[in-house]
Amino acid sequence: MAKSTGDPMVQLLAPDGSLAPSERAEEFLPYFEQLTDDNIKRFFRDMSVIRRFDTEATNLQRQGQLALWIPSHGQEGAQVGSAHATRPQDHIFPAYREHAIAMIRGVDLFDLIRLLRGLTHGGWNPNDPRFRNFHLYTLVIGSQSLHATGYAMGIKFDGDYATGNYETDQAVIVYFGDGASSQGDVHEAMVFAASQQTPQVFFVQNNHWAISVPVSVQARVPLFRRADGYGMPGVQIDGNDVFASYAVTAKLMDDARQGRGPSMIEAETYRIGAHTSSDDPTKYRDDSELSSWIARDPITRLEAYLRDKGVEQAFFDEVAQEGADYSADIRHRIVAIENPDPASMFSHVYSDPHPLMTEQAAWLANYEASFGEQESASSNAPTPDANSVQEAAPTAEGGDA
Ligand SMILES: Cc1ncc(C[n+]2csc(CCOP(=O)(O)OP(=O)(O)O)c2C)c(N)n1
Ligand SMILES: [Mg+2]
Repeated sequence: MAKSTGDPMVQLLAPDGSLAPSERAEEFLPYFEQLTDDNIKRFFRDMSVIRRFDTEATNLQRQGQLALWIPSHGQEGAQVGSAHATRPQDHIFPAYREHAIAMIRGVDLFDLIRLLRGLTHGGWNPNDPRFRNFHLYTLVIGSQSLHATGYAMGIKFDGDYATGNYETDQAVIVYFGDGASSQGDVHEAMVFAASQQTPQVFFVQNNHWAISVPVSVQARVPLFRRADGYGMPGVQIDGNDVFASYAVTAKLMDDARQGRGPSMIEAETYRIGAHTSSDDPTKYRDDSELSSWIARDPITRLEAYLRDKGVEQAFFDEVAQEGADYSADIRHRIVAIENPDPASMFSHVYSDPHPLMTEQAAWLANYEASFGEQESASSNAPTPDANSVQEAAPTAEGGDA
């Protein structure tokens, strides 16, 4: 039975792990009710494995193995729920913190490691069917919202939605942060999406900080209310509630696929760790804020829910082991990693051969060769011609896009 609070937030799973749908959750409950016990266990598994991976990557950065790490700790509920609400044919445009979504779409997390080690400009090829339309990480804040809207306009013009075919109708989801919501790109993307009625969802992970700037400086109203101004539905969810994230995203992506236009989700969550490994959050936020969000942790609450349902300790042990194995695998692979051919940095800069790239690649090859035979293998890289510059990149992991 819904609480009559007038609260706009959609929440199904309370911080104590009890199922207590808020008033606004009613409309989305049918999507939650479709979930099987195995689906819910899978949510728990994905959130737990990605958190373990995130800790491992943070440690690897501290040990000098990565140039930078971008922690996702705390945001697993928003990411895992919404990612599972997408369909294989949908297109996903991430920012740079969406590690759980990458994993769920089939990206090898080691490709994120290679990216943050500085070995690739992209990491994977979004056209490779194994990665199910998970586009590249985008560090230019908010720019992916324009890429997403452009893609969604293409879907519309090609008629690849609203045909009634559940298997092929497409929609787009784009992820960005509370800080990005102040960028011009995001506003332009929303204006075009609303005026063109594109099949897409704007998913804002409001983790309350844009590096050291609090969300209160970005907006005088809750972010989801901005959707009104563009003429699209805006829904605020408890982003640490994986059920709310799943149910609301599933409904709004269905609406988009069926031709009912774009919408916006604001997921209230929190970045528990630093902005990146280069940041020290103790300089600008206090412990009481942090502990209030730790008490609303997305994994702890789902664990409480599952235990209450009678799920046994063996399951939790198995998941913990899986996270540990996953991380051990990453550690083993990073120490065995080899540097790429320097010529690969020119790959995929342009889709067709480009004379400037060819000239620069030739210069680099000559420079490398000038170190002589005794130097690294990379110094033996052949002088690339226009075609080899474009073809140099593909790797076993699917190519340096
Ligand atoms: C166009 C642009 N301006 C500034 C930056 C520097 N910058 C990197 S992350 C960041 C804050 C982004 O905050 P938010 O959108 O809330 O995402 P979060 O990092 O919290 O996930 C800024 C300003 C950038 N990368 N791109
Ligand atoms: Mg933020």
